[in-house]
Amino acid sequence: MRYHHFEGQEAGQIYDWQLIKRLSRYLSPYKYYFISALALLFLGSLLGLVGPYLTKVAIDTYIQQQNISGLNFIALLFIGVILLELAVRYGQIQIMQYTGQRVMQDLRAGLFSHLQRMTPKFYDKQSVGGVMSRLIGDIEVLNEMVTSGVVSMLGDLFMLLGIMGVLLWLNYKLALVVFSVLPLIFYAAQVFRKKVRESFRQIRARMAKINAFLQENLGGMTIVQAFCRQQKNLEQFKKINGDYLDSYLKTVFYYALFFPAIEITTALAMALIIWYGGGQVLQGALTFGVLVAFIEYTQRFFRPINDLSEKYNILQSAMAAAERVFNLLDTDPDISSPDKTQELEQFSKTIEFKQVWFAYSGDEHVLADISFSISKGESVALVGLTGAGKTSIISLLARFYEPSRGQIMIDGYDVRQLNLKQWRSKISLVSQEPFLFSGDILSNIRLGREDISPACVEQAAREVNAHQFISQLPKGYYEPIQERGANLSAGQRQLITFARALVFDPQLLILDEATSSVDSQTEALIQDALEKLLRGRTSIVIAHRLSTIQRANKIIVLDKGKIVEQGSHQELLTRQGIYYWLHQLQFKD
Ligand code: DCP
Ligand code: MG
Repeated sequence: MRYHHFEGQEAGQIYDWQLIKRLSRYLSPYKYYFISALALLFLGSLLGLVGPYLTKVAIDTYIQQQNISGLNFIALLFIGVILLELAVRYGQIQIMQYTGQRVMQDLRAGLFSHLQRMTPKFYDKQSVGGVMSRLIGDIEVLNEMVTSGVVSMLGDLFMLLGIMGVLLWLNYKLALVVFSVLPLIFYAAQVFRKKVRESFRQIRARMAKINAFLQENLGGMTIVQAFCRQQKNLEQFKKINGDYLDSYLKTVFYYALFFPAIEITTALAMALIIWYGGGQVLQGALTFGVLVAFIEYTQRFFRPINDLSEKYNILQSAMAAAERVFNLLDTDPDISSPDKTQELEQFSKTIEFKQVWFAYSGDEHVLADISFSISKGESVALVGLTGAGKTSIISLLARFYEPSRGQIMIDGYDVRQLNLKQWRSKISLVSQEPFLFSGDILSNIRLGREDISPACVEQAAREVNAHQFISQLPKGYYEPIQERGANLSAGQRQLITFARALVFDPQLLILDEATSSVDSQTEALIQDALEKLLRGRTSIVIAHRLSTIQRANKIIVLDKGKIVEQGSHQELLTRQGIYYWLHQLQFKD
């Protein structure tokens, strides 16, 4: 993706800050929750500061004065403060979790809706696994940050400042002695920060790779097994799995180094307190209570630092995740409705391709100078060898891609001017690879349009000869369909997609005939279904079985992205060109 733009950027913090600012925009609907959680967080930290001070008071005042009732009071107060702190932290965690979860829900929904706007061009380049790992994995990491990481970092920071203040107030000399070890810590933290950030970025990128690999190979397991590719695949997987392990171990290495370093620094600070502070106590310059309080505060002082670096882990991976999520959100769909759209209620006259050129990438044109027209009610067939550019033509017409040159006119308007949603709703597309969703047959035919009644669905299924096999299924139209329709045959899947196209009663039917071969009985059913589907409808049909299209008003023959012949079945036969040759091939017996 594009995050290499930011790699090696000096202003890492500024960049993080921008990410945080952008993330916090998602907080705004829940700002009152968030603010109260923050308030509770600070209150909790504040309460955490009270304990050691009470110890000091207990030692210096009540134990010195042998005041038992005072001591009892302090002990009760101590317990009270701890209980209050518990209650406050409970509330804070509850509210923070709630807020975080809501934000993540919004972000996930935003991302999904964005993904639904992305064009096929985007999915040509992106692996599904990679996108999935963003939707699930990255957002989960962000979730961790919102709920625990960043927020407790604020608490930790507050705690640090609070302790520093209290120490200075108790005894500034001893406080400065303790602070003398801080540069060491800051240096260690700085190095740690940089290293860990790098390796976290790597970890996430490699995890996405694993996801993409799994997605593809689990999906294609049948092929993998049929071609005995297991061993080869396993080796490939071991490689990327190993890469992932390597980058993970790298972070572990830095952690293993950093935490002991903090421990040692804490011990050093303790030694300094006991040595210097103890001397002061002996000289009578310091009370014993203050010394104890110092020791306790210092322990609490380094605990947040420890904590901070641990949270830093989360923050780091969250920043890497945020980077990737926002990069995705910032990738604009390359095709969308123009701001001012031309409304087209009814397709009523013609579709016209005017000298259309098209390349999927760069300037490798798969379509060159394509011009033809279709009038309303006509049926046009596209014929040509595999790879000739047939599917590409209809992808342009449905505006999945944009031509690189030329125009596609609908009733005299450039298709780019039209309201995209409105235009697509006029089209029913039967694609070359029948795609079924998990769910039942009914929902696969009407695709969530509840206004289409089951009776209508059944009628459409009867029309295209799908009713017969559907009614023989144990649950009929409510028979569950597995992912991608795995529990149906190729021919059955195709018939269902026909019924789907028909039930929407489209103004334009686009049919990319599946190349999968089916038995001759199903073949006959499909042929018959096709004829009914096309009758009296404006349609573009890509046919591999030439028998399908003999009745088409116009047949367009494509070769290597160019139109080489155009005309009716009879005209083309008499020309004795490519069509004639294709025809001879198919009907030679
Ligand atoms: N192509 C591409 N990227 C895509 C789809 C296709 O680069 N996402 C290339 C492959 C072919 C050319 O474009 O060289 C034309 O592809 P079509 O899918 O348009 O070809 P057909 O539909 O004519 O072939 P088939 O009969 O096999 O479906
Ligand atoms: Mg095709």
